Amino acid sequence: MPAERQPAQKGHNKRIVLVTPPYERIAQGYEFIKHITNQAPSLGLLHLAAEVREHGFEPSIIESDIFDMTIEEVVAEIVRIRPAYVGITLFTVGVWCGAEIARKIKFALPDTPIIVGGPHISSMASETMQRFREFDYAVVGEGEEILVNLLQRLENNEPVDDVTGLVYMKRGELTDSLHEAPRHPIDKDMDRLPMPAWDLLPEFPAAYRPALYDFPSGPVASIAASRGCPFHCKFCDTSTFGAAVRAYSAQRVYEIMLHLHTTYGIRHIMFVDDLFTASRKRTTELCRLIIDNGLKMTWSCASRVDVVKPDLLHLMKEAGCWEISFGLESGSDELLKKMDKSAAVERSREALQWTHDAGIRSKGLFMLGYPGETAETIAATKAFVKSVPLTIMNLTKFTPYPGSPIYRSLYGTNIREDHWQKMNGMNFLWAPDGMTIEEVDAQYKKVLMSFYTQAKIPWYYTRFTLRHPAHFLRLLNFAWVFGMHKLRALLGGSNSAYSDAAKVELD
Ligand code: B12
Ligand code: SF4
Repeated sequence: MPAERQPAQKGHNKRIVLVTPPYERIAQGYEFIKHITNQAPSLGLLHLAAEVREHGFEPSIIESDIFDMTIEEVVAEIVRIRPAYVGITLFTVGVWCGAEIARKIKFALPDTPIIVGGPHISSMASETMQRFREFDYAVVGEGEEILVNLLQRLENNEPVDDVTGLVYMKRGELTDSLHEAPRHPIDKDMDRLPMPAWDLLPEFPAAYRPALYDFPSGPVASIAASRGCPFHCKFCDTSTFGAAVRAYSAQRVYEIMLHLHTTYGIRHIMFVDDLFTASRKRTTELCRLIIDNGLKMTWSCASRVDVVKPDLLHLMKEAGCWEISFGLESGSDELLKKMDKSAAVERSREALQWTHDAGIRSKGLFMLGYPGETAETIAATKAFVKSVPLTIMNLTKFTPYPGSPIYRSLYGTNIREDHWQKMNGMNFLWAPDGMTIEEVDAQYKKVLMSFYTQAKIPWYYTRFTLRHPAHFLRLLNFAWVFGMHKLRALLGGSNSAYSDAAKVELD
């Protein structure tokens, strides 16, 4: 609700509902995949809920995707709660779905301000607010302090113009104008953040599972032990947390792990930091705390091949590290240079071997279809993945996310918001020179097939299953859902998103 409008009389209603829009609406044709993918709650909403609660508000969280809720069910739940405020977290792929929810809430609860934030808003706040008038306020960057500042102003009927980090359309007598406040200063002291509000999540931790075969034994929870990444890979959207790395102290991370372990029985932690090992000192301190206190938990994290060393890897293993995700991207040095990845293929090979020798599983994160990709670079990636000690790889279809440096160079200033709905890494929206979208899609399947049909793969997953049978039951469930999906497609025509993607052509 822009500053000129009179906020509704709130009385004692300090309820705020924080929502993740439903996934089905944003990955059409791929609904079956959610049975094996990461079903983590939004850590961002957990942080926001904890922060506003400390300031006297009453948050609740709707994780619509996890509970298979439709837009209508989400709206009905919000209307039932009758909050004073609604907050929606937005990935680029979820913007249209979020807007539909906002539109319906505006109809049912017209005086309830709708606040949006998240990775999409951090990179595209102005464009989004101009395009989607059903959102009232956009919060750019990390949201804890900005949201509290905003809510307090609205509670007191005060103007919000000077709230840093806020973008909104100011309603004028004749025309509306965009108000863009400067970015909110970065809060370097992460230790002051309250414990994320896991207590507000229904059915936590049982309902929130990471991807199949991507953890040993649950229950699982995620922690962002640091924020920010100092690197500038051209495909990566770092607009929320920026380049300045700040982190919890090792002691605080240890306390959060212990809290999750003792309160919820969590056995595995997924650290979602962009670069968990950004500080060797902090990583070492945390490992020592875990080892010295005998905390028996496993954990996984993301790192870069150019920041790990054998001694650190051995210490991490001793402290329970089970998997490290490395953004390897490609088997071609030429392409890595084009991405500004600043890590060569031989460095990846070395780090993967060190990680393997330390007894930690590496997850290889790759990308196909980046500008400059050719038949040769694809062949190099195919050969590379088979020549290193990897048993799991994620292959993303290159997507120029808003906020990534490559976005504007590919699209110029002409923002194509009509493609936002497809930006989930599962659709090729763009094909490299000399290739069609169909060709690059066919290559995508070939790279994955050639990796997962290696003789070592079934052997590895058989042993995994024998050790952790719960994964097999989930796989069976997926096989059933996938079979039904295929059958429906056969009987009623294709409902695959591959065909949708093929229709998308950028001129
Ligand atoms: C963990 C993670 C996931 C998890 C969990 C996602 C989730 N539900 O939060 C999983 C694996 C499910 C996932 C999936 C995807 N992810 Co992801 N993911 C991440 C990662 C690594 C960390 C997110 C996180 O927890 N951060 C810590 C919390 C505290 O931060 P936060 O959620 O951003 O919230 C803060 C602010 O954004 C803001 N905020 C957020 N929401 C709101 C709402 C309101 C009202 C307000 C006021 C503020 C606010 O305040 C919060 C607290 O400071 C980020 C990278 C990154 N550095 O953020 C990528 C990232 C968010 N993912 C990304 C993408 C593209 C995806 C996918 C679309 C595709 C893919 N290839 O992975 C899918 C689809 C997700 C979906 N459901 O739509 C992109 C988003 C780009 C974009 N513009 O959309 C990122 C930025 C990676 C990147 N650098 O490109 N992801
Ligand atoms: S890909 Fe990884 S290393 Fe590169 S900028 Fe993004 S988070 Fe940082």
